[in-house]
Order: sequence, then C-alpha cells, then structure tokens
Amino acid sequence: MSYIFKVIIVGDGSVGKTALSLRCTTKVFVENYKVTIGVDFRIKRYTIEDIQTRLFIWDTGGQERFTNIRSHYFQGARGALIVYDITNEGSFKNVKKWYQEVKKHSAGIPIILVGNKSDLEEARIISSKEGEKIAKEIDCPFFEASAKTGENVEFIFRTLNNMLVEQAQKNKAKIRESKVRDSLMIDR
Ligand code: G3D
Ligand code: MG
Repeated sequence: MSYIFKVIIVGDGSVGKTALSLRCTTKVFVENYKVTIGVDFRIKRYTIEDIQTRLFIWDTGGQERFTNIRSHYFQGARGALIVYDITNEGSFKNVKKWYQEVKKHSAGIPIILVGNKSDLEEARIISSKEGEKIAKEIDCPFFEASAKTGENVEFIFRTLNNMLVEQAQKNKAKIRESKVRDSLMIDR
C-alpha cells in the first residue's frame, strides 16, 4: 500500500516555513517549479509497517509576504502545518487567519500548529501556554520546534504523516462500506 499526500505549510513570512521543510527533507525537487507556478515542493518518505507514504511538502515561494497565497497552493492539500514564530507576536495573531484560509480551501484536513524558533528562548514573546490555548481553540495538536537545532521537526512531520494515514484508511473504509451498501441496494 502506498500513498502520496500533498502537505502545505502556512504562516506569515519569515516564521521559518522554508527552513522547516528543508530541515525535514533531503531532496529538492524540480528546481524550476517556482519560476512557473510560484511554488516548489520537497519530498519526505515514510514507511509504517507495509504502508509507504510520500509527503509532497509544498513551499509558498515567499508569496505570503506580498499578497494572499494563490488558491492552487491549497488545492488538493491533505494536511497542513500552521506555523508562527515564538518571538513574533504578529505571526501568532495571524494563526487564526491562516486557519480560516486552510479551512476555506481544504475543510477537515489534519492540521498541526507549530511554534517555531524555540531555540530563541531569550527573545520569546509567545508563551507555550498561549500556543496551547489557541491550538485548543482550533482543535489541533501543538508543538514548539526549531528548524535551526532540529528540535521536534522530525517528530512533527512524522505525527502529521500518521494523522494522514489514519484519515486515508478511514476514508477507504467509508468507501468500502458505501460500495457494500450500493451492491445490497442493487441486489434488492
Ligand atoms: P519563511 O519561509 O516562513 O518565510 P524562512 O521563513 O524559512 O525563510 O526563515 C526566515 C528566517 O528565520 C531565516 O533567517 C531563517 O534562517 C530563520 N529561521 C527559520 N527557522 C528558524 C529557527 O528555528 N530558529 C532561528 N533562530 N531562526 C530560524 P534569515 O536571516 O535568513 O532571514
Ligand atoms: Mg519561505
């Protein structure tokens, strides 16, 4: 069994989205992609028992700094990280805006909230408690991380991968159920 999941990383400019995706992956894929459609993605592979997954982790190419991210960035996304910077209050205040944006385009997908730059403890403005509180409000797991030291990065992507596999398995079971139901209706 193998899956490909499109994953998006959203949040204000400079919170460390590109740094997180680079930290988690080894391969840079299709270099000129950015030039043509304004995004770029990297691939991360996981194997859990007999299930192989590839996360296509899309980068925004910096569009969020200038304007809204174009909707094709969100299209077909199966999972999302919403990232803020623990030393930047504005980026934290925008978490809900990013959440709404993800929900608008891809309702119901697994999301993890990430407070990045945990290595900058002396410059911290947003406490872990505040992060936990907003995560509760938007009903998703929350972790602090550092793309710089690598703290929690692998764990976060692995957790998202597990959530995606679980969701896909559930959807498959639903499809199977409805097929059985359909065949019973036809038989009748
Ligand atoms: P973005 O893709 O969200 O816009 P980037 O953000 O990944 O480009 O990162 C923006 C800046 O923050 C970069 O610094 C990057 O090195 C830094 N950064 C990203 N993650 C971390 C982190 O975990 N800790 C620290 N200390 N810095 C981080 P520059 O100076 O290149 O702009
Ligand atoms: Mg970037």
